[in-house]
Amino acid sequence: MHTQVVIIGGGPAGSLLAQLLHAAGIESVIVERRSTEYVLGRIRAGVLEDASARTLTAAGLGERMAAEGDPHDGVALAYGDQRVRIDFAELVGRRVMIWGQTEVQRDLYDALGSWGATLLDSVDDVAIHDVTGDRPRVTFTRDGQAEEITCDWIAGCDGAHGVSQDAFPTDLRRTYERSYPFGWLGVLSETPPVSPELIYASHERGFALCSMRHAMLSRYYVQCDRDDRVEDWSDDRFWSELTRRLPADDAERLQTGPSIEKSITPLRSFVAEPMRHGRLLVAGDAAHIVPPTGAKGLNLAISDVVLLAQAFVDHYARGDDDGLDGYSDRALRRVWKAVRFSWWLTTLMHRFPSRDDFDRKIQLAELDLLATSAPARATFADNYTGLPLDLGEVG
Ligand code: FAS
Ligand code: PHB
Repeated sequence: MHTQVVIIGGGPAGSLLAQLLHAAGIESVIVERRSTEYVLGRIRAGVLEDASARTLTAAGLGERMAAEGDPHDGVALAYGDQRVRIDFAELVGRRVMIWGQTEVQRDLYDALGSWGATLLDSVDDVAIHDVTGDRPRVTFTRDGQAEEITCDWIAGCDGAHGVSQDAFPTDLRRTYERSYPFGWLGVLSETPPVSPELIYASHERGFALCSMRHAMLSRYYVQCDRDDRVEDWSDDRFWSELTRRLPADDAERLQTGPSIEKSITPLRSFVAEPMRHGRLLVAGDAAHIVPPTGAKGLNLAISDVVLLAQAFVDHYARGDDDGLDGYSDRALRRVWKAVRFSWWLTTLMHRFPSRDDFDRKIQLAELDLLATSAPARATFADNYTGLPLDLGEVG
């Protein structure tokens, strides 16, 4: 088989790239390790930046989001019984969209199915070959059969545990990493959200986050030890801990119920540079990981793909390779700003086991600065709603 672009990974990055390339008349094939059912069952991010929501709408994926998504004009930062509202609309004139990654993935797979995308799922042994030549190849096995696809380009969209990074020579690849000494225990419950907007809570006992998917589906997180296992956390223990970390009036209002999903996510910051090697270009978690505190992971995947899709369109439509040649530097400039914001908010809101009373006073002073300084809140709002990206039209 031959195609123009082989996309490794059918998550948000890979499936959005296939959608944007198709809109521009560029052929692609997605090879995905997991089954389609597994991919559609993942529960991950919940917040779309302004630009991400506009990208999905421009790509024809906005109908359900417009009807069922929930636009938010702000978030609250809580510490003790204090709350600081960051008013996005007033401060930067942008908002965010509450629309779960699970729904984004469903919309993407429905779109791919509508035009007959070639999505090869449940593949094994994916391997990348000849990326420094002009005819790279991807090999894999499917239903026990060895297969090969030759192509012009390979897009590595295979997430944090994929194979794309293995194709970068060790003398070319530079990695940057920060692991955090805690994780997030996340719970989904069929209960009304405690607040109409998200609450990020900083407490001596640890961080907590109140989010939602819709009016009868809440998403909550508490900071837990890095080595905790889901079985260490009964529903009762979770609700008790969440209640203790929220301001009294929110704790009073909290409606608890049985968890319908419970999982622990380790937190780390990771960036691998560059994001291109020959005819292999990587996007999304395949190139960078951020702690979910800043709600950036999914949004960075989308912004990488917008840049990469435009670069492929310029290449095929006009023979202009400036986008491909500049992709890595341009994507990384935005990635590092999101990595910084995610690191900063994680450092501000979490309890670090090794930190002392001085550190806690610094956290409280920073929260008080946000409470008393509109420019400080504006900088928060600018980063949280997504630093502007020239979307342009792909195609
Ligand atoms: P993904 O990991 O989503 O997709 C990569 C795809 O490649 C997967 O389908 C995988 O099966 C496939 N793949 C892997 N190896 C392969 C191989 N060798 N061959 C073929 N296919 C292969 N972000 C937020 O903003 N907020 C959150 O709350 C949040 N929570 C998260 C919780 C968890 C448990 C995880 C893991 C991530 C979370 N994220 C969150 C980040 C997440 O949303 C990612 O940023 C987003 O999924 C990135 O999308 P992709 O780059 O497409 O990577
Ligand atoms: C979520 O709703 O899952 C969510 C929201 C905001 C975050 C992380 C996760 O920062």
